[in-house]
Amino acid sequence: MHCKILGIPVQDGAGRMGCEMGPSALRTAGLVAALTDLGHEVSDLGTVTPAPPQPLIHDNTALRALPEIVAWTTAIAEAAYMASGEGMPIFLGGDHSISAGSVSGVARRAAEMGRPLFVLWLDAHPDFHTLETTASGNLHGVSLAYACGQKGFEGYFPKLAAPVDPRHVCTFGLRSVDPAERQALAAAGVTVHDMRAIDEHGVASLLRTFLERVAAANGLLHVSLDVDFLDPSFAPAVGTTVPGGATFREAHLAMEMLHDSGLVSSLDVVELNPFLDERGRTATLLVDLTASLMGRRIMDRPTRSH
Ligand code: DIR
Ligand code: MN
Ligand code: MN
Ligand code: MN
Repeated sequence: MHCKILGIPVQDGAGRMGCEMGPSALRTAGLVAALTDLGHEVSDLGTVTPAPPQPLIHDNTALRALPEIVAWTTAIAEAAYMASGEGMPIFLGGDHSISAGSVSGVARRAAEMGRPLFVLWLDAHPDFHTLETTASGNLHGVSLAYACGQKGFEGYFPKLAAPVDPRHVCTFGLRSVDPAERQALAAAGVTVHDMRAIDEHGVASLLRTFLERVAAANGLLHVSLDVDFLDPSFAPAVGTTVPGGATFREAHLAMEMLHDSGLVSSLDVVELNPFLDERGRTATLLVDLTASLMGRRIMDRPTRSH
């Protein structure tokens, strides 16, 4: 596989500073070597730079850094579109607002290829707010809703070339959902596997069912990995820790199954805040999870796709 790494040092979408150091920490933790060791060709395409921000006024006075995030989204969507179509783009955040651009860019490419794009959103949060409903005003909480073509982004964020069908989205690991998001997820038909579902049914059964749907539709699959999907006891470097997250093995199992499926066409690694890390342990963990997604395994085993 040809891995194409893009650094996207956005921090204005999160509630606290530090995510701009995310791409540097992931590179320092050895991402390129981990992928090369697995036999992949790796191109580090460098750092995305934002378009110049334009003034924007919105009725929701809580919104923070709207012009800046819109300018980033424009640039990221173009970079994602250019990097996709062949090989495996890996988008290094940056906070989760980068996925407004990465998902919409790869969705545009998928539509041109005549393939449905599916999205697996590994996160404590669904990030399904609109510009109207976000109370924190932090725009890392709106990226999935935007990419799915939810209302209220028109005239602010770039027009979507190809909105993702919300019925092709699976949110996985949720344990902090705001009331407006709860309602919007249900109305849009997003698949929600919250931590309760993972506790009851396990990662393997829930993920296998989703992967079977992607395969049956001949879909492409974008995976968006928010650090806070993981339990903060071993992944502390994130500004929005929520207890009760995925365990070390649950996270690796998800990555190993994603690899075996052969369906993943692009990846976000987001919300790493190295300022909050403990001697690089979260950055190292994210490199190891990416390696599992790209084929590292404990033992060789007969591959069973689904
Ligand atoms: C919360 C937190 N739902 C908000 N969102 C986060 O601010 O809208 N997403 N942290 O990752
Ligand atoms: Mn998120
Ligand atoms: Mn989150
Ligand atoms: Mn369909």
